[in-house]
Amino acid sequence: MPGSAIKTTHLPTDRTRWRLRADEGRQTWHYLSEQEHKANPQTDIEKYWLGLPLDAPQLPKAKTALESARNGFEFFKRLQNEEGFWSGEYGGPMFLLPGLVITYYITKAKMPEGWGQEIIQYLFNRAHKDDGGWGLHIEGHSTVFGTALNYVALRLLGVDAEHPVCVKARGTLHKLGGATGSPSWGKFWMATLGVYDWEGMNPVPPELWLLPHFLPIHPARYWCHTRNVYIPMSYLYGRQATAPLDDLTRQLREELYTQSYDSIPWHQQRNNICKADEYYPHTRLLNFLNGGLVGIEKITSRTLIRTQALRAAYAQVKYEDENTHYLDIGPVNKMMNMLSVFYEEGPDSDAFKMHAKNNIDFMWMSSEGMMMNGTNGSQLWDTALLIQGVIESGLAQEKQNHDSMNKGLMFLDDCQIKKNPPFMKEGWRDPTLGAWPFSNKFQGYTVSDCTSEGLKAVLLLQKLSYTKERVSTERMKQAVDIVLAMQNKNGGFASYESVRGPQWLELINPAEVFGNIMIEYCYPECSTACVLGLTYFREQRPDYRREEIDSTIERAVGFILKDQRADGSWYGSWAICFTYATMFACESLSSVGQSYENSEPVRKACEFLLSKQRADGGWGESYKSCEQHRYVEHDETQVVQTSWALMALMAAKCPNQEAIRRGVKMIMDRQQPDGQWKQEAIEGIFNHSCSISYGNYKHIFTIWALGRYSKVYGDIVV
Ligand code: LAN
Repeated sequence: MPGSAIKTTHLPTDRTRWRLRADEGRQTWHYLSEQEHKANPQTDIEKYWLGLPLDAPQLPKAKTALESARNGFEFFKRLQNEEGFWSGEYGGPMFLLPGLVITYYITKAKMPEGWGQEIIQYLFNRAHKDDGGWGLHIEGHSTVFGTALNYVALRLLGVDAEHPVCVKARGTLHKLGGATGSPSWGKFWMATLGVYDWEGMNPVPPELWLLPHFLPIHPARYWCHTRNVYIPMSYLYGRQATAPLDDLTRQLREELYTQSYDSIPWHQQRNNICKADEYYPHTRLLNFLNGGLVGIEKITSRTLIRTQALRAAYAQVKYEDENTHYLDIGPVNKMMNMLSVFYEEGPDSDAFKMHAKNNIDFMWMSSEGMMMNGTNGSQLWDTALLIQGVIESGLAQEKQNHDSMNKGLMFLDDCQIKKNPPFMKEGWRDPTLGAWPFSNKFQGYTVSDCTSEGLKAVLLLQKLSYTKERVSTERMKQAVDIVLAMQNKNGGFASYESVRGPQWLELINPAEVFGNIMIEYCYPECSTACVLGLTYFREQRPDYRREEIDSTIERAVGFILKDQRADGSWYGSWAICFTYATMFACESLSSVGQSYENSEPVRKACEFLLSKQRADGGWGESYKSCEQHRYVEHDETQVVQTSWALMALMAAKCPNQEAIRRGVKMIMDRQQPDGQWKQEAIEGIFNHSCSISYGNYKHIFTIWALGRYSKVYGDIVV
């Protein structure tokens, strides 16, 4: 029986003892013993991410954009590892660590040394200075979801209820109305721990898995992230898996609420969602269906149907685990699957041990402590993008960069997925043979744009005079096959799969904190990557599936044109926001010969961007754009968004050279003497509401935009 909190102290670890291992695309942090650590000194990569001083030399001040890009890459090259890829922080969401901590607490799995201490540090550092709470993501205001769950995490890690951080957080939680107002995913985690009553949660019936596939409501039709969260959630809900109470959880029952636990009318809490948390309120249809489900639940949960449904849901847990080397599609289902395995197979099972072993892939050490990344890294994505920037700038031709590019190619070669998932049909997965993933081959999910960016980078790299062919034409054709198969009827490309379900499924989106998560959608970002991937491929291998490639490109460009908004911009779903997507759209249009001179849509896009340029020459957009679907200025200009805007304007052949020059100057002015750029506001977003860090973008897109400038205008003084 779980007895006491996870043993830990509140002090930070000795940060000089942390080492980052890179192994076949995995990136894992390890806390070394005194002796081990003395025997191998920390690398620049480790020092950089831990915020420790590294002695990168001062570089001669750049006068031209190319010099600035060169300095930028001189610095960033230090962060490339021997395996050829760049690792990086991928935090931002604040609802991931609690799942991990709760799962370790319930299962009594042993946390590796250093984790507990550093998770505490991270949560301490990320508690909002004003009210002591936490939000949905690091830049968001305090919510019940963030505050209740992270409070629970701290308490389970051994932080005393009277610790000032806990006192302050609890005050905010109570002001928000207490944990009864948590969104459903928070209700779920608290219920598994025994500090929230299952009766206060809307049903998540595993019976959905018994429905015939032709029904539009069948979960195989949902967006793969949503599907994979609701699989283990329905399993754990279906058996109402609850940890036995102990002293600590008894205390939590009293700390989390504004009234005594036993006096809470639980059945009235199902639809109690704090206003501060709500992004996508329940629809009336959802509330109506849930009302019915509560009645049905009372019956089904006692019948053989439930037994069968649990079996069906658990089978899906297993397929997902086996298909992804127990990494799973993301950190949310990773922890829920681990907890499901604990209940079904026990803590001594191989499956449970595999889960515990692989959690490390999600953990990231920073100067602020340890966080849980939004995926098991962004290795492929960052590396493929950076390489394209370095090649476009011409820096790849310079001798001092050959080694880096060769290593990059080695990684891309290794990272391509070389088989289909073992349980493809049973697990409702699409083929992966030939695809590139977002992180690494072990996680192994196809993503349309990652496949395309991987392919683009390989095609460009293998054209360089000094590289060897590593990825054969045959393997590139496999990647092309993957991409071609992912196009949707409207011509656009979605993220992991093509759209499988009807749009009205959004009416039953039960996750109050996210928008548009029930099905896949077509995105200008993903569509552009595919247009360009296919275009580059066609240039080098003009005979393969030529007609299909031609028409796919044409239809995808058609989608992009249709997706343009009246003000000339595009809404971005995966980074902030209009600036990001407008860059992609301009790249697509440029690749089919549309430019400022000959295309109205391109002209409008340029005018949109120019209208957002700020007095200092740069651009700065807030993540609130993504929430509100309208352009919201950030307080500060951002180098990353400035780079995107410049790349768009140059792709569009915008004639306003002076505007472009001013943007370039702004980026150069912010460059540090060692060539790097400092972290500014968060870059990424998902599901319209949650921001996520792309810590490498400040290096990648600056270098790329500066490089493009020197290509377009020559190596001139800026
Ligand atoms: C990502 C990260 C990468 C991103 C791009 C490749 C940039 C994009 O162009 C396509 C979509 C994709 C792959 C993507 C989808 C959603 C993810 C996986 C994330 C934003 C990272 C985290 C997020 C995931 C859903 C977070 C876990 C939360 C849940 C709601 C389950």
